[in-house]
Amino acid sequence: KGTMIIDGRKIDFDGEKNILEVVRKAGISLPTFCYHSELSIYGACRMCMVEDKWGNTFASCSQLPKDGMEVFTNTPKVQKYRKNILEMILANHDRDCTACDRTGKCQLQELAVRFGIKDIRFDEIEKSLPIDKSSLSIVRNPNKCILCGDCVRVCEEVQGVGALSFAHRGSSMTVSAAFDRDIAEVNCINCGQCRAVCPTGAIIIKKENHKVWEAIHNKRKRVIAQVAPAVRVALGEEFGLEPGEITIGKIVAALKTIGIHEVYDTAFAADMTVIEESKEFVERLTKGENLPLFTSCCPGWVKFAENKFPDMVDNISTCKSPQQMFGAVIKEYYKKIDKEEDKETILISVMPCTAKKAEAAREEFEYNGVKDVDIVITTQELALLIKEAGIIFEQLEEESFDMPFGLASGSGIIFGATGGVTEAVVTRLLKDKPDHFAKDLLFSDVRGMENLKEASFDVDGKEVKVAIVHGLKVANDLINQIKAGERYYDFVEVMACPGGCIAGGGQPVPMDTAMRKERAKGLYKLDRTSHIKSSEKNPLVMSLFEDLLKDNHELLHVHKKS
Ligand code: HC0
Ligand code: SF4
Repeated sequence: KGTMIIDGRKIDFDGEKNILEVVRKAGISLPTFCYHSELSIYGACRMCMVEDKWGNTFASCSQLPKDGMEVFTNTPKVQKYRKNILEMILANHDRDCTACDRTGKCQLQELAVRFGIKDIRFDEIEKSLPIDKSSLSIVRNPNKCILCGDCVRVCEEVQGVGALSFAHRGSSMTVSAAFDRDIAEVNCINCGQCRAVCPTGAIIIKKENHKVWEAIHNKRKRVIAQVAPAVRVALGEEFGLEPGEITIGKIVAALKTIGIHEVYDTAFAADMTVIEESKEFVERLTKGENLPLFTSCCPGWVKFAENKFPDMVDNISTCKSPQQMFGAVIKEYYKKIDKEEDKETILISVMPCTAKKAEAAREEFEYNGVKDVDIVITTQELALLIKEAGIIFEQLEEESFDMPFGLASGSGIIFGATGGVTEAVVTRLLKDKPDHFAKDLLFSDVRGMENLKEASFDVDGKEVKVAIVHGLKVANDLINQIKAGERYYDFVEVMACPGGCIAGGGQPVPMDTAMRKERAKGLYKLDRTSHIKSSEKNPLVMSLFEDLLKDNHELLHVHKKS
């Protein structure tokens, strides 16, 4: 706590972690490549340099604020220093900006414009390092890497995976997967968080836009899309709207305009998941078997568990994720009709998540040569499709989902935020359904952005203990404590990305905690205004269970091929 003098103005600080945050509080946007408030401080890019009254310069991200301290952010010395750094980075950087995925949203490009860099005094160092396209989710181009280390730190510190590290020394330094292998050959779980923090085009989403167009242009295909909960509170950011603004009506309209025949809601399938998973949970509770039950809807988490905790895999719910449940159901629904009409149903998922691409490709999600889900595009790719098609998003007239798979309860929609699955399952199990005010109170411990949340509920006179984690490093530590008998839970929800799907690796970037909160708020608003409060009150889901799924329950569960 204290007061600093920033460029001659007094600025109070209280709990700010470093001088950089105090400078930002003063309304000055000091540039950085390697500073993220959620990650450890690396201090490598030196762009946030400031000068003190004695002429000393230092990186403001790496120093604690001190009472009475005076710093200057725009002296000739630091201005020159920043320009120099930018020129050196640019000399080392592949400059095919027009063809780059990040053009217009690249932090390096933005700063080059901001600092008026027109000519670069250093010779361009030609690099032709191989581009790694091995992953189903991301593409790594080390020629565009500026060595800020953000991807290395997020993968290690937030996800506890450590798939990336610095390799070699001096001017040959690069970021690579262990032993310079392809990323698909190491323990990467496809979460895309490295892509979400990368300031340039060095890590991008593996795009499947062209497959969408191919499907639409083929007259024999019945092209169907499902839209995940979290997409509707983030896509708007690509079109100048605020995080959390709900754009589902426009999303449906855009997909229809592009040429997709039917557009449905993944939250419908989330209602199915709630019903199946609650049933499984009650069975396990009764038998006292395989507890805690871990959720299965996050494919990054499932892969992480398979890699790190193979002995806990039986604790993961056997329910397919909503994305896969939806695919299995829609393919079954159209099986006969497709035959009669000589058509093939193609299902496109629109997801906030890069790991959903890898999930859809898993062999257990293919039955008799028919995949549950054919193409997975992320929120970012949807924005691109809309732009490619020339659609003026702002002018779109809102449309509603198609029926019968377009109606979801509020419970299905909040799946997209951390704590949402738990809230939906517990709501399903409670005999007396709480109204919105009671729900806010009852579930206050499961909402919010803390990495680990705990709560207990009275279900039929039995106390049920739940934990919710997001960020796999925290999940890793929690599981170790559960295994050591230090903690006990009946139900554990795990989402790989901090904040849940709303902060998935396929969402618009950059994102910070405030944006995550706004996106989550958007989903809770949809829950509040939904006519159907609890998954089993969704009449269309229930009629599906009585009809198509009556003798076909296995469609909703994972059957591993070993
Ligand atoms: Fe999610 Fe999902 S909620 S994982 O976060 O469970 O991606 O939004 O679609 O499948 O519904 C992502 C989001 C989904 C699935 C749902 C779940
Ligand atoms: Fe690490 Fe996730 Fe990136 Fe893979 S996708 S390298 S697990 S951050």
